[in-house]
Amino acid sequence: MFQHVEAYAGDPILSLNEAFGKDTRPNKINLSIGIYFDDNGKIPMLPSVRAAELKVVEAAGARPYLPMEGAANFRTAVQHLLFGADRPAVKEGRVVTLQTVGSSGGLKVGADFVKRYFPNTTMLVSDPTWDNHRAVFEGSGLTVKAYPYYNPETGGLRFDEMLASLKQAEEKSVVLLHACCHNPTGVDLTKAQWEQLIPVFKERNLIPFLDLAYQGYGDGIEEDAFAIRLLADQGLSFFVANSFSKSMSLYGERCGALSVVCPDAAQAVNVLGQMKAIIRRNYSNPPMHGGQLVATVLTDPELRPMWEAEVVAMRDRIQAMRKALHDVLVAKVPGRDFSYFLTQRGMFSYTGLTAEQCDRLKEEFGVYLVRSGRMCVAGLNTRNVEATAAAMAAVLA
Ligand code: PLP
Ligand code: TYF
Repeated sequence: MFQHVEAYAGDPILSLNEAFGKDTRPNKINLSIGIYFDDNGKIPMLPSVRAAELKVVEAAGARPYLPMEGAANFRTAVQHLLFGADRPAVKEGRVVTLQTVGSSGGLKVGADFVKRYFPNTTMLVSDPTWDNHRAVFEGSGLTVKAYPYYNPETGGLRFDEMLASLKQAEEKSVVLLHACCHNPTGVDLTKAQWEQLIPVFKERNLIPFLDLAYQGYGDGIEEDAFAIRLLADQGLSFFVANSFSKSMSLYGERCGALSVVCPDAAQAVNVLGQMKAIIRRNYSNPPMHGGQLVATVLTDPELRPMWEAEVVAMRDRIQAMRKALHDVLVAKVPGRDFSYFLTQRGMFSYTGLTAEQCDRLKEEFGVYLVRSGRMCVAGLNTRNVEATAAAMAAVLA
C-alpha cells in the first residue's frame, strides 16, 4: 500500500541536533539549533514565566476549546506588544491578531491565506533564509523566489541589489522579511534601510510578510518591533508572524501569533473570518496553556518588567559571548576578519566556514554548526567559548 512513500531525508537542523544528542563525547558543544541556552548550557525557565505559570495553574478551571482565533487576552496583549496600544492602526480596528501554534503555525495559516486570496502570487524570500520558510510556502502551493540579501564577501547586506530586485517584483508579490535577528545570517536592515523600502512597497503594491521570531534579542523588545510599527504607520497592508519560543523560552508550548494589518476595519473583519476558517480546516483551535503564560507575563504589572529584564540578560549574555569568541579568534588567527561576530545581531552568525570545515569541527572537535556555516552563538558559554575558538582556529589553519 505504501511502497510509493519515499524516505524522508529529515530536517538538516533538527537531524544535526539529534546527532548532537547521541554524541557521547563529554566536551561536545551544540551551536546548531536556534535555542537560547544559559551559561550552564541549559534551556532556561524564565522566573517571570514560572511565576505566571503558578498563577495560571492556581486559577485554572475547566478546559474548554479555545475559539479558532485563540484566547482574547492573549490576542490583545500580543497586538499591543507588537504594534503599541496607542497606534492608529490598532485604535482604528484595522489589525487582526490570531493565536497560532508557534510562529510556524502563523506562517502556515498566513501561507494558506495568501494561496487562497492571491493564488498566482510569488513569495519572495531573502537569499538565504530560514529553510523552513520555503518549505512552508511551497507546502501551501505557492511559488517561492529569492531576492538578494547577504553578501558573503563583506559579511553584510547587498542592500542596493535587494532594493533593485524588489523594484522589479511583480505587483502584489508577498515579500518575506525578518523583522530582526535574521536567521541564518545575523545581518539586519538598518532603520534607514527599512525606510527606503517603504516607497518600493507602495509603488510596486507589494505585500510585506514580517517574521519576528527573536523579539528582544536584537536591540530590545520595543526596538525590535520598529519595522512593524513603521509599516503600520505608513499605511501599508501586511502580515506579521511572531513567536514566544525564544523570547519567553517556551519552545515546546508552541506560542505564536499571526497579525494582519488591513486598510480598514471592515476588511479586517472579513480577514479575521477567513483566517478562522483556515484554522478550522487545519487544527480547529490552538492549545490553551502556553498562550495563557504569555498573556499573563505581558499583562501582569509585576511580571512584565521582570520578563523585560530577563530578555536584556539573555541578549547581553549573547553579546558577551560574541565578544569573547571574537577576541580569542583575533588572537589565534591573525589576518582574518572576525568583526562580523560583533556586528551581526541575535542568536546567529554566519561564520563563512565551509561545509567541509563544519564537518571537521563536528567530527574532530565535537563542535556542531549547521553545514551552511551558521553558528548559534547562544550555545556558547564561559566554559566552551575557548574550546570553540581553538577548534575554529584549527580548521581555519
Ligand atoms: N521563523 C524563524 C526565522 C525562525 O528562526 C523560527 C525558529 O527558529 C521560526 C520562525 C519558528 O519558531 P516557532 O514556530 O517556534 O515560533
Ligand atoms: O534552528 C533553527 O533555525 C530552527 C529551530 O519547531 C526550530 O529550525 C526547531 C523546531 C521548530 C522551529 C524551529
